[in-house]
Amino acid sequence: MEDGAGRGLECQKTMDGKGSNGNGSEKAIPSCCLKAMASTPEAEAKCHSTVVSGWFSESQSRSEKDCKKVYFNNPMWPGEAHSLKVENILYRGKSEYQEILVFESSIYGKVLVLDGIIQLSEKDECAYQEMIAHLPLCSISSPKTVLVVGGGDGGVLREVSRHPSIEHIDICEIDKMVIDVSKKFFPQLAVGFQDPRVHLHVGDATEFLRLAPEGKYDAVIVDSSDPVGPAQELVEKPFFETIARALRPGGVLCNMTESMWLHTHLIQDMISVCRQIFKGSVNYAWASVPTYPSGVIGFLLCSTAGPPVDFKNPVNSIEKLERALKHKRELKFYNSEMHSAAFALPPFLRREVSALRESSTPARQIGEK
Ligand code: SPD
Repeated sequence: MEDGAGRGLECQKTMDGKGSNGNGSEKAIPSCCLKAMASTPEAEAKCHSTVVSGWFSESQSRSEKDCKKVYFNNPMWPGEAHSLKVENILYRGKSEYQEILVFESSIYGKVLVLDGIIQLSEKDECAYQEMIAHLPLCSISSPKTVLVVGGGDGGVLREVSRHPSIEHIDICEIDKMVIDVSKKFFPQLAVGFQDPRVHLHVGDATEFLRLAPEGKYDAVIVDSSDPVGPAQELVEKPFFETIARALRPGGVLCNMTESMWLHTHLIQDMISVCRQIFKGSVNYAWASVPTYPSGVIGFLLCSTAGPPVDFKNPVNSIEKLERALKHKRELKFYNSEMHSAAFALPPFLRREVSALRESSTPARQIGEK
């Protein structure tokens, strides 16, 4: 321990390139630091603004106001930076909506980044896609009609299509370039688009839902990016109202709901809004996804009034769906135990999110209205 701490202090350096040992006296800069200093952020920014000294860092975005390069923190997770070592940048482009980056990381395989924020890595995408798809679909009997909002990489489609009862899958993704990039660099996710039950709609999901026939869907899955940029509207009340309208009675919504460590206010707001709209039940679940900020991601699971849905005890268990298990890609993260465990909430979250606290009395199901 002491060794490590000592090395850390040795590595402190001043802006003029001289080292300081912490008590003001100058000393030689260790070679590891010299190597890192050899490339300036500005030089590396020519390669990509989020990659500095060979590391992608999610906190860094670049603005070029008045020709000055300014690095600033992402507003979704101020004061922290999650970094991955970059082996190779494979693609960078700019669509009508966002900046798209694909790089090969040294530990997590290929990584897809939109507007400087990690969307998935090959190593841990299974946790997110399997949970966001099977938490809702295993909670209702024989789902037939499903809508995926966002999800342009195709990973959620891949998981939805494991369900043999499903007859029709709509996907509404705003950014065609995300689909094209995924088909090129992430074929193991984009394979989801090949299922003949899938119907792709490139466009604005709020508009798509507004025009959707009432009660059309058994399940809606919102696989959005974070609510900064094109996904801002997807955490607001009118959006949830259109989803509830498009669901049949007793239909279910599963919505990506950020990190319990970082976004308790957002979680609180989303739960409060959803409790006004979804008259069945509203529940919070979570899973570990190491490449997302703070290493976890949450899911809001809601049902409309109608046949009750017991989210914690899946009625349509995956273990009974032979086709889901015999799929050419084995499940890596999801099973019925993981499903039920995902609804166990730590006391701090219940204390901070009053909507969860209110519902934690034994007389009511956790999170249920
Ligand atoms: N903070 C990142 C949240 C990303 C959620 N969407 C991921 C898309 C994977 N299909």
